[in-house]
This record gives sequence, C-alpha cells and structure tokens, in this order.
Amino acid sequence: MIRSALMNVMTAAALKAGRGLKRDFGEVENLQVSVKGPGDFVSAADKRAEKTVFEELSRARPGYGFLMEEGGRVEGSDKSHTWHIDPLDGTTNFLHGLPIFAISIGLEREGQLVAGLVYNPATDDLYIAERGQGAYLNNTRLRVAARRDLADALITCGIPPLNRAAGHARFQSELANVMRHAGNVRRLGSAALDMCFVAAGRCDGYWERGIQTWDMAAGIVLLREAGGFVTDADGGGEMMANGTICCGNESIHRRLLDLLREADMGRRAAPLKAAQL
Ligand code: 2AM
Ligand code: CA
Repeated sequence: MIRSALMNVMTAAALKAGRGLKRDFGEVENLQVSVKGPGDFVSAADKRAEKTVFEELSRARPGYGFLMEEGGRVEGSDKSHTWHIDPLDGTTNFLHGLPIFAISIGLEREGQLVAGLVYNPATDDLYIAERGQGAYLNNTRLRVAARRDLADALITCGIPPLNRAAGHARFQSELANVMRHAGNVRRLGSAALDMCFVAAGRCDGYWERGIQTWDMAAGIVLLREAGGFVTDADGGGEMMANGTICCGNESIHRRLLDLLREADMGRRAAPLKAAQL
C-alpha cells in the first residue's frame, strides 16, 4: 500500500510518541512500590505522549484545531480541520502493566471523519484508515468478520468504572441481555483498540457508553473502511455528540442494537411492574 502524505504525518507522530510510551510502560511495574505511586507516573507519560503528537501534527499541519484528552480544545486558524487525540487510551491497563493500550489520532474535516490511526506500541500494531482508501493493520487490508450468528460471536464492551456509577444499572441490564445471546463477552479497557479489533475481524461487535470523541474518532474511520457498521448505542449517527458506540458487521451490529434497546425497554418497564404489585 502507498501511504498518503497525511497518513505519513500521522504515522510519524504516533511512532515518535509511541517510543516514549513503550519506554514508560517498561518502567511501570517498578513504580508500583515508588513513593508517589504509578498514577502520577502514568499521567506524566500520558502528557509527554500528547505533547509529542501535538507538536508533530502542529508542525506538519499548521492551523488545524485539536481536541485532546489531556489538553482539551485548542482552536486553530483552519476551522475546517480538527484532530481528535487520545495519547494513551487504556490508561488503566497501562497502569497495571497490561499491554492493551494505544495512541489514537482521528482527523475531522468539515464535520466528516476522514482519517484514523490507532497504534499500540507494546505490540507494535499500527491500524490506519483513510476515507475511501480502506483500513490496514501493518500493511494488511482489514475486513470485519463474516460471522452472522450472535451465538458464535465474541462481543466486547466497556464497563463504566467506579467513578461513573450512574451508568452501572443500565450497563448491567444491557450486559445481562447480551450474555443471554452472545457466544462470549470481553471487556478489554481501550475503546480505540476495541474498535480496531472489530475492524480486524478479531472480535465481532462492541458497544460502550460514556466515551469521548478522542476515544472513537480514529476507530470509526477504521471500522467503516473495514466494511463495518457503526452507530451510537441508539442506532443513530450521533456517536461523537452523545459519546456512545455500537458496532459490528451488518448483522451483528443490528442484533446488538436490538439487545440494547430491549434491555432499556425492560428497565423502563420494571418500575411499572413494581408499582402494580
Ligand atoms: P482512557 O483509558 O483513555 O481513560 C474503557 O472502557 C474506555 O473508556 C477507554 O477507552 C477509556 O479511556 C475510556 N474512559 C473514559 N472515561 C473513563 C474513566 N473515567 N475511567 C476509565 N475509562 C474511561
Ligand atoms: Ca481514552
């Protein structure tokens, strides 16, 4: 495959930041006993990686705006382009020495997602896609899995953590319903990689609520270019606005959406039933 100038720029930024993250990841286990603890170290690693990506992309594409996990919004003079950047997606995994984390870079042009890159420095997996150009993992073309039956499917999800307890009840009812029909369910801890795994046909579907544009922008491009279906968790196109994702191949995506809707309806019906007792 021939990489575009844009993708070369994105790749160079991710590989450079990735070298730092990989080095820091190698240190994280030693830090479990340090005085300050690994939390501060991870956030320093996070910030360093973001600074690298920000500097590289600003230099190569001056004027583009940024939305970043650490630095927030940086307005650019070029209002038609915005980068969505997560320098370390899967922070909790990184902190625990689990090699499931990634740098995620998505580019929005005139309100459309046009390019995405997700790079896991621990495994050296580089996922890239540009609108209309296909999706690739380390130069191999990606295609979502062909499995149609949920009973054979491997589904991933995101579990709202302790500090997002408001989402627990809804997630539990959704998971309960998915568990009734799907072959297996996993929780991997990196939204960006979850989406890449679906794009690569390693997993068959994924849903999560409460994530951000920088978690999903790159993954959305990758999924679409791999022939996947991606919507918000209600089946609409407002993933970036409402922070929810549901994806898979055409049939698994449709079935997952049905199960989420069913779970939600069941939850709404439950208080009524109680009142009737
Ligand atoms: P992060 O690792 O960059 O925080 C895990 O299900 C996904 O949710 C990850 O992509 C994670 O990104 C994201 N996420 C967003 N807010 C989170 C939070 N408060 N705690 C843990 N993960 C969060
Ligand atoms: Ca993230």
